[in-house]
Amino acid sequence: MDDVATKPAAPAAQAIPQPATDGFQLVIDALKLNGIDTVFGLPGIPITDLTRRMQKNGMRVIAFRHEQNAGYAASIAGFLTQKPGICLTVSAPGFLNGLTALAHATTNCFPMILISGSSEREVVDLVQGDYEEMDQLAIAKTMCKAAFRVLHAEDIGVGIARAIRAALSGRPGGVYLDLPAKLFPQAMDAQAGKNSLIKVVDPAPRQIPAPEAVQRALDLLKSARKPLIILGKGAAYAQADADIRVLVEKTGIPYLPMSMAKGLLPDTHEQCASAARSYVLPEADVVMLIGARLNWLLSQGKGKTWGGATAKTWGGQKFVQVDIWPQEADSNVRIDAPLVGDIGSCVKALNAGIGSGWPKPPSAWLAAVAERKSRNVAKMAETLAKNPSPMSFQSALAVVRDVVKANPDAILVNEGANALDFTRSIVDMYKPRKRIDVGTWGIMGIGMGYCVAAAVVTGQQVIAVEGDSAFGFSGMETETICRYNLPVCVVILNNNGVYRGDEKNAAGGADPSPLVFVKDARYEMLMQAFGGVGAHVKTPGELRRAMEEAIRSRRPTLINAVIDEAGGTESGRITSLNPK
Ligand code: ADP
Ligand code: TPW
Repeated sequence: MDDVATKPAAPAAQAIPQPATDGFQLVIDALKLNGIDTVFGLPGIPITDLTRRMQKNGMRVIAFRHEQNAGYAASIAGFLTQKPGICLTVSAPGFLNGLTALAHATTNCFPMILISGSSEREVVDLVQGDYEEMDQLAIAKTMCKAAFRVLHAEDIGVGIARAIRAALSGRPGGVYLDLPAKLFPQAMDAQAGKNSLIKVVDPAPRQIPAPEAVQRALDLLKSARKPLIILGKGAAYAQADADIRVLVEKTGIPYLPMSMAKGLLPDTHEQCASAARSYVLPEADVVMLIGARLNWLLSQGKGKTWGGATAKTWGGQKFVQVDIWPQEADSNVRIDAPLVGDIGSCVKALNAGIGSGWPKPPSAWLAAVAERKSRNVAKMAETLAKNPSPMSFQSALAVVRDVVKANPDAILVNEGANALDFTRSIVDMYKPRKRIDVGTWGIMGIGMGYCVAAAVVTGQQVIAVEGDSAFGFSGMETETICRYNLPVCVVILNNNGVYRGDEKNAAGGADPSPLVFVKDARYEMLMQAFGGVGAHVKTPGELRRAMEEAIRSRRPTLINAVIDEAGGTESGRITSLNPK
């Protein structure tokens, strides 16, 4: 008998189970493939497991107490790193809480992606009343640069690639990515899943300006009798610091940094005209805007309040505008020489056209600017030298100014009205992207979210100068700061209210004025409640000691600095915008 024939037949080849992946994993892999290793968010249905698995996969998940603060953190992480900041939220209310920050990112031209879990389309579209049901995609579309939804695991790679490219390319902005709950557990073959992912190539391509546009800009600049350069936060974002410095120094033109462009060149630079702002703005004849829009912050280029209530009407200037968005030019006044391209490429092209024979601006103009500057600096020095009791905004900020000078790598977060305006004008910045603040909207609430993100993505010491009202919008994140043990020193300039603390109920009733808070509130105890350091200070000396100790120890610290409650003015420097 044939041995072989009597052997039982070999079993039919069995299907070897292929290793599988799922939607959770593909989202994580797609983000990591694109160099995104940190997310800011708040867990809950349907993204709780996503946050756990992100952490398991080596991502940093910074969990907040409110999504709006996580969103602001993501937005400023985008500004600081040129990578889209990610905010992760639950559906409906969590999504809506994050949406303010997404709109803020878009308005400020910061790259950010809001990723929200959502209910299933078929339920939402029939309005069948799901848990936290909402047509999130439709709502988000109106608030951001682009919005996408992914329904199938094999499309996650495309969805994330599109979101990244939309956030970073051209004018950066906010992007919404809708991920319905059922997407996460969808399984697929691991290799096919891997193949479906996209590593985005060159997400923010250089945009080279046209040579004739460069020449037009140079010709106009050369013709100027009173030229001025305005650097905006687009210039800070672009990270073209060395080329911008060459442009400023080679031309010898006085420059003004917008708030978040402070420090792009040190504020102490001899060409910095900040201290003569209300003189140079209406007086200049040719203004070159680099990454700054002619919006309300520049009185639309034609307003009467340009540079403050006492400034002259401005108009008749000629403009060069360097911007990546072709439609920005002429948005308010005629732009005589639009220069469209990325700031790095545009500034390089300008520098190439500025030879050694480039004429310095007329000396009469430089002398007039210098004279105004030294007059205003002397006036400010007089104010800063005073030591009133209770402290004034100025006497407290003289201390912050010294501490920032001694710690130029620290990042300064700033919000409030008077607390904002005084800090901007008193505290010099020495390095690029070290000042982050209320931005284009003049928004309150960015404070603690910005502190967390700045500490997490840069590892640097963070100093926040906060109005007491401003702080209240995000104050609960002191717990987040303590939980992650971040080197954040919050200084509250506490004047007991919005703008000031001495207002009375206009009707004389028992309710307090809508503009005042509990007097002598002990905000420092909030930080102490979570294990951080609190200090209650009433003099510049005490403030200095507390700030220096915070920086030495790198411990989460909140300094409640008591300020004269009659010290502020309504809306700070923009009082005139209040309708009367
Ligand atoms: P600021 O508030 O400081 O005046 P804005 O936010 O008004 O600044 O303006 C920033 C501008 O910078 C926007 O118009 C934006 O399109 C532009 N921008 C941002 N990034 C770049 C870049 N890399 N290259 C060129 N322009 C940029
Ligand atoms: C989201 C309106 C502008 S400034 C401000 C408010 C409420 C607070 C000013 O008081 P604060 O500072 O912070 O104590 P100070 O130094 O002047 O006393 N809601 C949002 N954004 C804005 N801008 C407001 C309200 C506002």
